[in-house]
Amino acid sequence: MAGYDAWLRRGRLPEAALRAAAEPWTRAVCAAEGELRVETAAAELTEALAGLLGERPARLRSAGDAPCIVLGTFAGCAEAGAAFAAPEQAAVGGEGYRIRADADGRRVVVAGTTGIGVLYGTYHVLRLIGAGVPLAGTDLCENPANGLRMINQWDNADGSIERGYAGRSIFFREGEIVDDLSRVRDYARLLASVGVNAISINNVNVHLPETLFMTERHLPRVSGLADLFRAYGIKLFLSANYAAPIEIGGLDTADPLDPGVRDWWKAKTEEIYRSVPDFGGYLVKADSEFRPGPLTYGRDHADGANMLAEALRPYGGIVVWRCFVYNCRQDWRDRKTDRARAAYDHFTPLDGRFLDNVVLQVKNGPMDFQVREPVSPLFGAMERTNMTIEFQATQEYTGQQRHLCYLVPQWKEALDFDTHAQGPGSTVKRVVDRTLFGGSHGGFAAVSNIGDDANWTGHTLAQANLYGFGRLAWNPELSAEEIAEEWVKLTFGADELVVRTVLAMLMDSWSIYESYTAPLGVGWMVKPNHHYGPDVDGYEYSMWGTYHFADRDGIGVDRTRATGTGYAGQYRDPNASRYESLDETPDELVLFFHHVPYSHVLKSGKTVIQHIYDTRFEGAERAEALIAAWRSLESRVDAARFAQVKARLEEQAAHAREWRDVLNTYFWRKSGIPDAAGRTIN
Ligand code: GCW
Repeated sequence: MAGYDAWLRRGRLPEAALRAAAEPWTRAVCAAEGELRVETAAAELTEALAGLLGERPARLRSAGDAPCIVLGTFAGCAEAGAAFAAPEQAAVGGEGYRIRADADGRRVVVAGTTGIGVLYGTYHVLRLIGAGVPLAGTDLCENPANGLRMINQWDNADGSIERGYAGRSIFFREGEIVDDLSRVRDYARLLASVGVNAISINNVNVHLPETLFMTERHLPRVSGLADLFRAYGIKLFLSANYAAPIEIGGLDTADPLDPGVRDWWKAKTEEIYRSVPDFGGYLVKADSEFRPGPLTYGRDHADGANMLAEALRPYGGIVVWRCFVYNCRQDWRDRKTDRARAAYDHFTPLDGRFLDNVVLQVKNGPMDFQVREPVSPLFGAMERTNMTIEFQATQEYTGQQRHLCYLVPQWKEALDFDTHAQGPGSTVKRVVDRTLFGGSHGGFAAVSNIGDDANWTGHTLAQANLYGFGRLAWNPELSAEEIAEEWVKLTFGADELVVRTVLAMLMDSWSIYESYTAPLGVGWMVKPNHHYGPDVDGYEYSMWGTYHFADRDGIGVDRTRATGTGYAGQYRDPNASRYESLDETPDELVLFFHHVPYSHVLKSGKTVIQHIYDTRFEGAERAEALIAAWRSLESRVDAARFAQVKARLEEQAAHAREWRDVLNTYFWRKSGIPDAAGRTIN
């Protein structure tokens, strides 16, 4: 199946040079201790080497003098213990590893404090081999920056996937967890190979069929899934329905302060742990988009989350509580209510009230995964609350995996944003890795972009987003470019032209997508419900709080304190005053923060209207140019993947023209201002 192996391709490395770089250590794999994850590591390495090098390595239980790769924990494997001095071992955390290869090609040792670390180290070795990096002399130590590196599936029990663009669920069919877990196992391999250590398997919108996953009818299979993921160091979570005590418990309330409700959750949680002893915990979307929650009972989010946290605490489980909370029944005539403000307004008053095993999951931006948004001000605003950042790998608003949009550069911008919460350098990545404020839990979550399409992600190049998410969660200091280059080499091989071309396509893709869709940070302009394709006023007169306010004179949302919704004031200075000021707001966010006339001159020197025209024309051309770039690789990429990507790029180019024309015509008709370059606008 074209693309199925993704970056774990197991076909024989075509390049003799790559094979040579791996010699001679790869003739044998030694793993002695029998620990679950070390065994996984040994099996992964053996299989991968057999495929890549065309020769199955021997499996040794004791290394002796043989050239080999030794896998083991410091305590459980004599060779691993002996290879590293005590301080070297002490530098390795629970999921970290060390890799040391001698210079003469006889021994590579991959060691960790735990089997999970050994597994991650093993995947690191495979990355090196796959990218043609010679192992000789390698000496490195890695620890993940973030504790929680989580994937959220939005899969429903019936097999559909909310906002899924790559087929049906690999987990569920017709209300049941699937029998054949081989596809799930391969997914676990992909996730573990980039360091993902947690997964919630069902959609955050939990309906009755998924609520039933926590009942005895489904728990045996949930337990089977957890067993599978455990072997790859991944903890299983369930998205919980806040109204479960009513829907499956027979109670007449879900009030978090009601003793009966509290007892119900304790008993339910105990039951789950009997089936899944290392159950991760609950992911909760409450009081959001018609989902039930504590507000119904006059309680707040802390009451709700803490009740679940108490039930999970005896077992070490956690509550991941989403902050995507806003009024989705807004009156579009009301210009004072601002959806962007909502998460901050709801949650900041609760700072310090959440139990230790609660972590708030905050979307990167204040709205909803648009191509361009500012960073959520919540990151800098709750010093006494655990927090993770939520990204959307599935491309709901970024082209639905029919358009190319490599999102790692966007994610990097969010992570590098300085909240100034404790002076300069208080970046978002330091909030979520918990080095800034302290706290017990933090990290990254991403909404998965996979389904049962043969290549997992629909668009083959969209695999880079899943890969990039894991790599970035492990180490947010990696650049978007480094990650992309790794991914291209592992996925397509080391051909220079392929690497350079695909790398450039990926690195340009976010900017290209932005340049023909909603301009200057204002967002939406998509067709309602499915969110694909241009419809400038699609959400303008709706209840969802997502407006651009374009009229004949101008466009944008005034979010200043002085004359607007006050949202800009949710940031700390200097961000608050920067966004308050039209002159200081960066061009790409001008319409997010300000309502301006079409004639307003941007820092770029162009007026807003001319920017809209120019970038839409250029955007469509740049989308077209992606096809030519890809075509240049025709003889260098296998036919199936070549054709698949080409078809998507062609659809993108046609669709980019549609975006260009709908937006340009809309703004020409609204404003009556002609294009300075005199191009045809209908
Ligand atoms: O953007 C919205 C999506 C919903 C999604 C929601 C959320 C799972 O359109 O489909 O629901 O975000 O993040 O909860």
